[in-house]
Amino acid sequence: MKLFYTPNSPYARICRIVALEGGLGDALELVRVPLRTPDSPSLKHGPLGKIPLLVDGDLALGESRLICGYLDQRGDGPPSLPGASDWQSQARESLMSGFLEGITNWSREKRRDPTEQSAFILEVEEQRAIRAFEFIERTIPAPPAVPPITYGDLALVAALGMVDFYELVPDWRGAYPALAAWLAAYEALPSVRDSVPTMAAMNPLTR
Ligand SMILES: N[C@@H](CCC(=O)N[C@@H](CS)C(=O)NCC(=O)O)C(=O)O
Repeated sequence: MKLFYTPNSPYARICRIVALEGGLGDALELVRVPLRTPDSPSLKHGPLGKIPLLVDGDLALGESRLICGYLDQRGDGPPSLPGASDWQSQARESLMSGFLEGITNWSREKRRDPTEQSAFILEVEEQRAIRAFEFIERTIPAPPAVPPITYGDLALVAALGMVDFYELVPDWRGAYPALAAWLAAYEALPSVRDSVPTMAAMNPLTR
């Protein structure tokens, strides 16, 4: 199995953590690709040029959530996705993945040339993020002794990784201490620690 990815992609990060925690580290070959360029190797497997993209034989599977479901079936960890009729878990997952999507939009806008940035988008995403931070701070559980490897939890981990990397919300740990303590439990895992976004891995072609 191959996973086409970029090191700083939060969506690929979720898949990489699920794979590692499910014991699939050796079975999954990571293939780093450039984005938004016509010579990306991922385009041999599909027209979209988006990552993460999992390729296994003649299967080319996009969308991080579907990829996690596929990895769940092959790995030896508990499922990262909730049962189809577990609506409370699905709702929690939808909150975290919506938070991640907003943070991704915000960081993408901030990475554009300042003369091209939309003040409106920046404000909308900042307000969405602050509302989400306040809600999550009120509802986050106590730091888990054994952090559950679920898509929803990892979407929150990945979103906070983006907040830190792009310095979107200065001193959020001081403002939201329960969330900071929850994240620290995940940051103790090597799969989480080793996949944080870094300056060295910036992809100049991804905006
Ligand atoms: N909904 C998708 C989002 C994936 C996504 O937005 N990937 C970004 C990188 S983080 C991408 O491929 N960008 C390149 C492009 O849009 O051309 C998922 O969950 O996998």
